[in-house]
Amino acid sequence: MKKELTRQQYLDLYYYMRLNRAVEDMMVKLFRQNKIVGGLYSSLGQEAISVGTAYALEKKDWLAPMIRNIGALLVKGVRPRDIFMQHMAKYDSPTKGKDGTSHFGDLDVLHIVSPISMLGDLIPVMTGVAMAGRYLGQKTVAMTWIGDGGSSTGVFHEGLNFAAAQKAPFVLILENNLWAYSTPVRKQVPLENLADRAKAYGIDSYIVDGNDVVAVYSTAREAVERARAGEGPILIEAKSFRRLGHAQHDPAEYVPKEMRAYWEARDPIALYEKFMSSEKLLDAQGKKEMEEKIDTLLSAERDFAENSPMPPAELAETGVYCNGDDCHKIQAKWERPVAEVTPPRSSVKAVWTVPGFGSGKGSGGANAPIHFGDTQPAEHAAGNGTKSGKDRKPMGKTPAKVAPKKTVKAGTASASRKARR
Ligand SMILES: Cc1ncc(C[n+]2csc(CCOP(=O)(O)OP(=O)(O)O)c2C)c(N)n1
Ligand SMILES: [Mg+2]
Repeated sequence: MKKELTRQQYLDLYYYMRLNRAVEDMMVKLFRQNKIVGGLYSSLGQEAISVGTAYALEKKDWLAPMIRNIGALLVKGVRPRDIFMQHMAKYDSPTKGKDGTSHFGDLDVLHIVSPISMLGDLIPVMTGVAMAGRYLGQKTVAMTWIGDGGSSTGVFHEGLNFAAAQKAPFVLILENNLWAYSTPVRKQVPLENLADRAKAYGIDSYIVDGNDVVAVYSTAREAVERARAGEGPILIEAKSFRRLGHAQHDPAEYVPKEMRAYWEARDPIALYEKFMSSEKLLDAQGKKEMEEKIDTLLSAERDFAENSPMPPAELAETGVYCNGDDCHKIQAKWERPVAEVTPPRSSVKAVWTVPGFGSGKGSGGANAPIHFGDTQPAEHAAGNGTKSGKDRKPMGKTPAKVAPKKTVKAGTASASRKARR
């Protein structure tokens, strides 16, 4: 760990990691008292990832959590009572007891998109959120998380390619905790570093020790600022370990003892406490005060949650399939002054000119028309088999043999029809 943040930032990182763990510890107790409705997941040992990455975002930025990102919700400003009540299906919870776990969002104030259970589906969704922010000139960044297992879904690849092609201001955190349910990462993907998945999409990636909160924060901060500056999406692989089973029902007996022992000795909070005390950022008194602050906060939040009623039975049918005003008032939230949403106030430059469209020959040597001016001419492509990569002309720079017949300009109906062909 390197010393490079302000004292307050170091203390914040510590506070949120401790809060993250304490909230989850309390929910384990509630689960054992049968007060949690549904499953309970744990981020034990991965707190530095949720906290360090979310702490790199600005207030206006957007995030969408997965099951092990309660720490990110806390950093973004969600109250522990909402997390408790959501897991307890209470009427005062953000979803009024209709949904569980972290399945809630806050589009108005905190800029949180609700999780989607289908692993990977948040990637294209958050790419869209990132693109919308850019279109509106808001200079916002969108972030979401995915596991080692989730990084093998089709939509992970479709989504990341889409983000890359769109140069979306989007940061994806790949939490490699070595397990997906009972499947070890090595049995489901033949890569040493999952960050290498970024290469396929021509985007940058980082690898970071997911148990070192300062390293996680510094890496995420750099990625967020690069994405905000228009450099496109960035993938961060954070290496860590899932210390408990997939959820409370899973004793994870399939995890080798030595593996568990190795990671238990690298607990992110214990490592950080060591760093904080060696850098004189936290003494025993400071630690005690923080513990008391968290204890007091969480017992009040738990009491609030326990005292909240279950949803009234007569509301069970409403809001399941929304049918408008009988369910809730539907009001468009995208009403904005026309000037605000109309280019040129948008930060995106629409570069839709397509030189060489529909002219020349395909690189395969047949007569199929090429679609864009940067495809290699057929003669050149034929010799490629014997040329080294060095002698070959770069694809993007080879001029089209036939001059473009027409330049398609953006903005007209016929232009968009042609561009789509
Ligand atoms: C597309 C899809 N397939 C399967 C599942 C069921 N499922 C939920 S979590 C999970 C394991 C995920 O492992 P990983 O992505 O490594 O995340 P971790 O649980 O380790 O945080 C699976 C298979 C799902 N939710 N979505
Ligand atoms: Mg995993």
